[in-house]
Amino acid sequence: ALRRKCVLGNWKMNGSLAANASLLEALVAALGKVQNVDVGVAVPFPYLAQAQQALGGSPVRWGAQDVSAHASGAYTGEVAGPMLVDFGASFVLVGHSERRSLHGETSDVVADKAKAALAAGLTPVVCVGETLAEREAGTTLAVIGEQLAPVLALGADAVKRMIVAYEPVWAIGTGRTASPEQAQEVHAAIRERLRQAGAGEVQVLYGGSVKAANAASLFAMADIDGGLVGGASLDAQDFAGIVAAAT
Ligand code: G2H
Repeated sequence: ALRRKCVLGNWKMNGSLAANASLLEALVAALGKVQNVDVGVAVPFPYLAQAQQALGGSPVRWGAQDVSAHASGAYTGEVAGPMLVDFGASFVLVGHSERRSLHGETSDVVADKAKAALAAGLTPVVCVGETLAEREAGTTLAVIGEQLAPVLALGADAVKRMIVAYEPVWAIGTGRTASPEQAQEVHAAIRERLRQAGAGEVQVLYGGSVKAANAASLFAMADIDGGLVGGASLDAQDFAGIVAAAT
């Protein structure tokens, strides 16, 4: 494929200054010379400065796990895109299933956040995925189409600057991974919608219990351009093993 592979870690709400110091140091040691693959970690907001200090000058990028739809103002507790950019962030997750399910984020809000991220100069990583009930009801592709629709409505110029992550909710943190064929089927459908929106070359990452042991077979699929990695991104060797599977 012509698309570059991309492997992003999602630390979720884990870490401490002390634990991050060792993890970041190990990441630089393991990935400091990585080439031909985009690599980054999405850290909790308070640790952006720590990530910037540790990863600056290395090929490993850093970003955040959420962003406000607003650029500034009376939005207590929110963090704006330009604030992330102040700390060198280059990307931000939007619409992770944990935000959708635990914080009631709708696909319209997710699209607003993607737009705000772009306005700040960040790459939005738009997360989509179906629940187990939706998969069993045969509505997977319809659900993902609905999640993508307001994002694609932002227009080709916007969508071309995004990354999409397909994360089946039933595979997140459960140890259950979609089979490469199951994932590819959805990735191909996402790719087709992106193509129709004029942005067919956007990277589409797979997420959901990605590990070094299953990464290579997932990344070998035609429309899987890398991974969004939760649990396994908290261990530098595991994460580096997944990056190696993408090179
Ligand atoms: C899905 C994924 C990372 P994990 O949430 O976004 O987490 O790899 O732990 O399933």
